Amino acid sequence: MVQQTLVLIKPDGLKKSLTGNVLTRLSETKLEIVAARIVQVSKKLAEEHYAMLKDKPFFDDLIKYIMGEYHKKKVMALVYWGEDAIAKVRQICGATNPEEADSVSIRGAYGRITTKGVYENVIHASTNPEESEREIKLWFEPDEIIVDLYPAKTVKTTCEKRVWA
Ligand code: IDP
Ligand code: MG
Repeated sequence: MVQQTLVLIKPDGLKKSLTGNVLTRLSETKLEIVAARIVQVSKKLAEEHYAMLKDKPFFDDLIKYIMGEYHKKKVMALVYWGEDAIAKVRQICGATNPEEADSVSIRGAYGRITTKGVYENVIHASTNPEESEREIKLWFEPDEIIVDLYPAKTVKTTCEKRVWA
């Protein structure tokens, strides 16, 4: 089944100059990148992205981590698209706990657990189609993705926006 999945290269990945390595590993999947952006993650976006984990004891540290408070304030967000995209990307990512992740996986090779207990595991990838839809819609607007993944509509807005001076 053709699917789409959200990938985030987390702030530790960017700080450690792992972007190239991670993208190279992901290219093994032969999936297509259909959207990409560099994002400074707001508290609102961080909390919405990890809303399902809000009752976990590590939630506050996780929000700080994804906002870049321990590394660099940036994340690279991508959408990968193609046959079985979700499972293929998760397979290369490896297990959530970097100590338990297969050593040839991205998390096994590059992740660590800090003395504070934060799982700095370099990469996020959606786990199922419902999650990928929710996450892609959170991180991207329809026109930032080069294929039509979900129904979209045109609305008239009166919002102010910055344009080149
Ligand atoms: P996933 O990223 O493999 O899908 P989730 O359970 O969705 O795993 O957790 C989201 C993120 O929260 C993980 O990638 C990791 O950074 C962090 N995390 C998950 N479980 C723990 C934990 O037990 N301790 C510390 N951090 C955790
Ligand atoms: Mg998850």
